[in-house]
Amino acid sequence: MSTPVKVAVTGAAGQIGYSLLFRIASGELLGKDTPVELRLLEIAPALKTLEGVVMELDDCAFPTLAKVEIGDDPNVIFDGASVALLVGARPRSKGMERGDLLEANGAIFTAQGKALNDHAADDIRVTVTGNPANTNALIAMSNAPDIGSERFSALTRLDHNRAVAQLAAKVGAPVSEVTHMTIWGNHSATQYPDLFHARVGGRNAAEAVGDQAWIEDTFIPTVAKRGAAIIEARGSSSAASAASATIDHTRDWLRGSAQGDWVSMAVRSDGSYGVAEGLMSSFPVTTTAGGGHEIVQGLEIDDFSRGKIDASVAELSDERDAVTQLGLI
Ligand code: NAX
Repeated sequence: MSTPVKVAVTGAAGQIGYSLLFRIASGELLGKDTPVELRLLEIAPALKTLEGVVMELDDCAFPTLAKVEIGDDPNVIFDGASVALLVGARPRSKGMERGDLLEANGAIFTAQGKALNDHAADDIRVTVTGNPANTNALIAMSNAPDIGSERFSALTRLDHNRAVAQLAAKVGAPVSEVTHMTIWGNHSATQYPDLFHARVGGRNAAEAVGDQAWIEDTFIPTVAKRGAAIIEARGSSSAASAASATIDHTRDWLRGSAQGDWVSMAVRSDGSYGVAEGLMSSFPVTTTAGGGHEIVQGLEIDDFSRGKIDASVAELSDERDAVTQLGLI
């Protein structure tokens, strides 16, 4: 077998980590022939829990898992990493204002951006799952000036997968028949899941649904508020589905998206579709094996979609202004 690929995961003792680590270790991220070294970052109080998770990883005897390192110093854990999955973040606690949340996460993502800049491998790819994911990715990217901005992304694949599942259920098709789904904008309640460019069984999805009211009043809010519905039902936030989406996102980025289709990823805007340059916004994106990505060009955006995209991008712009004022970027 070849030299192990170093995959760093932050927040490794958390809910998402508990599902994510086992899937990476079993070869679902990089393939069954690529050995993996897991490098797991946690805050000091969570290291004991993390030791227990590592015991379970050992007990799985995964042939692809070459080594596990754990610690609370990003400068050590990110050393030589080719993939960094930034899952750990500060959750919003009671009474916390949005500015406080951005500031608390800013402290985490400035330090982690700098540590990636100084210690990651040259081929590093960074996926941010921890919320507010888009702006956390913007902060990490801005604090890593020596790493190309095309190497940073934030997760909207969970929203994408949720949109695929809702559409498939509505028209009675298997999820495998849904293609060209797009989430635009922010991973938040303002996100815009777009059925006007999606296809089901090769047919335009909006036409197949044939019900604008369902799209506006049911589909979009169901996808955008799915996280809250999971919390309501399960008593805690999405974890296995978020881990699965983190794998899908990063696997497709590293190995290439399906021929003739695209995926949703939040990447640095180059000004496409009127999204202000520099914002980390979700787009339809194609990826090529080896880790390149391109924003799909030339889609026609009608007035309805324009309004939805602009509203989500306005929120991203406000978040960027807030973290600029806090001196985080
Ligand atoms: P948990 O609270 O279970 O786990 C988070 C872990 O991060 C904790 O173990 C904590 O000790 C650790 N952590 C905190 N600060 C850290 C730091 N500076 N360095 C390293 N580790 C640190 O949350 P979990 O359910 O696993 O969710 C993790 C993040 O994903 C949250 O921010 C959550 O909001 C976000 N999500 C993002 C989604 C997306 O689609 N982008 C969906 C699912 C999820 O809500």
